[in-house]
Amino acid sequence: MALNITQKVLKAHLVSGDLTQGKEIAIRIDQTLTQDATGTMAYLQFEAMGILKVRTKLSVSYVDHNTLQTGFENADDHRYLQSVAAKYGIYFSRPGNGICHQIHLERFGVPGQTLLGSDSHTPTGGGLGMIAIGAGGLDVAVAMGGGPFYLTMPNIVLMELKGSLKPWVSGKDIILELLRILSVKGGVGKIIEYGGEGVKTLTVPERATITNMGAELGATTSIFPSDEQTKKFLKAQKRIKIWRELSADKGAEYDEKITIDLDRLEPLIAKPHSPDNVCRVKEIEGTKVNQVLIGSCTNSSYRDLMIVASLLKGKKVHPEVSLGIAPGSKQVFQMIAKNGALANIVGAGARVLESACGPCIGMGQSPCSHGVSIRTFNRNFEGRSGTKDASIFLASPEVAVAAALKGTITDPRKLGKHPKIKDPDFFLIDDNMIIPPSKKPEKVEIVRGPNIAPLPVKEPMPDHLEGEVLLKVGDNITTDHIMPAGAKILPLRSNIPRISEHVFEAVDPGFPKRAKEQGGGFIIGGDNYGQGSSREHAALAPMYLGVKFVLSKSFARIHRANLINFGILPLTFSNAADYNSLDQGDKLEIRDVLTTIRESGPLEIKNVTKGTDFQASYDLTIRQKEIIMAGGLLNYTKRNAAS
Ligand code: MIC
Ligand code: SF4
Repeated sequence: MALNITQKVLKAHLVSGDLTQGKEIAIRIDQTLTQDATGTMAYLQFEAMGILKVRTKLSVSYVDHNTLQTGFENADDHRYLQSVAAKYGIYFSRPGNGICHQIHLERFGVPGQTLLGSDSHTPTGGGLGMIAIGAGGLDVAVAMGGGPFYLTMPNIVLMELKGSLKPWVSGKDIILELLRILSVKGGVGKIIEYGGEGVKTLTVPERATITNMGAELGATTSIFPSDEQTKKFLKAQKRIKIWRELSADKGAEYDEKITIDLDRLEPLIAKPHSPDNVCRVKEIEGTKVNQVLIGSCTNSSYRDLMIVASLLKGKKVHPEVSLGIAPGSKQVFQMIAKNGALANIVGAGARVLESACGPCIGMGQSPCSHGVSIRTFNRNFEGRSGTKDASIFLASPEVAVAAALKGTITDPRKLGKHPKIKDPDFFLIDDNMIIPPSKKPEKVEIVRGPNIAPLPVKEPMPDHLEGEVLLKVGDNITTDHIMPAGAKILPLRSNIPRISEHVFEAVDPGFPKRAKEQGGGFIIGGDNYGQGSSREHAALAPMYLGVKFVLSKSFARIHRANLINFGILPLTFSNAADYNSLDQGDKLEIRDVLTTIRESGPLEIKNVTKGTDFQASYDLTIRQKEIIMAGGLLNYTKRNAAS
């Protein structure tokens, strides 16, 4: 049978299931990655499993999120992560080495392998022909322990790229166009496989910009073929040995097909406050800009920064714009320093930042009040920048530089001739910031600072649930709404009691207090509840506050899995119209929860306040039911290990 690329990789890694769309499959994971903000929890969970060494082909622990050290917390966490990595056979990428996804692409990714990462932008690896999936830290911990990763077999969409991009149009515009067409929920339950003639014209870093932001579509992952471009990139990274060709068989079938004509694309931009709120740059030209930021795991490759440097050469940043630049990796940083491009950036008046996530996750560089900020990043959710009333726009490096020079949103085509940047024949290789695991792991002591609080435990699911609706929210609620990040809250990631005081902070600051006073309760959501990041804290902290179920119209994939992992029931309305009848403060009751779930019947929910009844569905696999009933994946894993 003719197979597409996705089927080939999944088939080679299949542990259970048969690739039937909508059915649960389990796959073997070759590589894992974690970053510090999700990593501390993942490693605490890994430690709790009592395994001596990771059982993957490769596991890497990156430090890139919590690098603004305004107190002891982050530095303590880094030290903990470094010691865990040394002890358990994990490579450690030191703070300053760059953003996990960029480095993983450069130094570790392998075509045809699987990668599971505790970060939603892990699909960046799809640019190299990997099946790279973002997940909660606990799923990654299980994979490090050699366990398979479970997912519902997605639909496979062929994204056919025709023609080639015009000057000033780049990979970012391709993914923005897709977001415009499909929206932030258009990719839920789908894997996007790229094909067609246009693919050949895109380099690996350009492909990685596209697969990276496939996360914003809600897609499980995105994948490109492994071809001559991949070979060239790996050769330039001195990793040619791991190259292998990967392409779809002639006649391979797909569940859906979308065609994009690259020749017809123009520079695009996503307006506040959603990555799918996309229009052509020329439609909003003239908007005054206060800040421009270039970096993040989406657009901070050598190609991106060289374009920026060439456009800034001999010019000055507009006096009313603050331009910040964070190279994606030490490799990129060192190369532009060495070839002089950095001098053009600095000379033009840019503020050069550390090679890390930085402003993308609100770690510094929050814009001014009512500020307009153009960023090459992937998310512009309200408040994520650290300034609630700021307007964040997402665009390519070309569009960002045009704004930095002109002081207003400007179609970059007005800048004249596009500086064609070629990727180098060889990148500068110096892995001194990557520390291999210890050769004497038994001698390594794990260092734990006071920021690391013990993991909260949850009791098994009771048979009778009652409580009140603690909060009712609308559609597309992000994990940034549920569990905000930023410079103040992110350092509390290893301390669930403390971080839980910030749950829903920007939506309803009274939430944590109310939840505690009520001894827990329920959350009502709209469509695509929990879109965005993979942070399991958006499930763990509500669990700690006693949230028993989230009832919504639909869920984003990773967040739904995280809720299950922490024993919170993800329920959907059997009849979406029942959403309208519920209000915050309504008292709800469900009886016989366990028996009903075991028998797969619909759950009858009684609205005690309104005197009405309605039904909720849950669509859980047998394994997921057991996890929920056990009170979460950790309890379930421990119980299974004991028996
Ligand atoms: C993000 O971009 O939102 C993050 C911060 O990288 C998250 C992970 C986290 O919250 O730690 C993600 O995308 O998964
Ligand atoms: Fe870091 Fe931003 Fe990428 Fe998340 S999206 S990994 S915060 S650079």
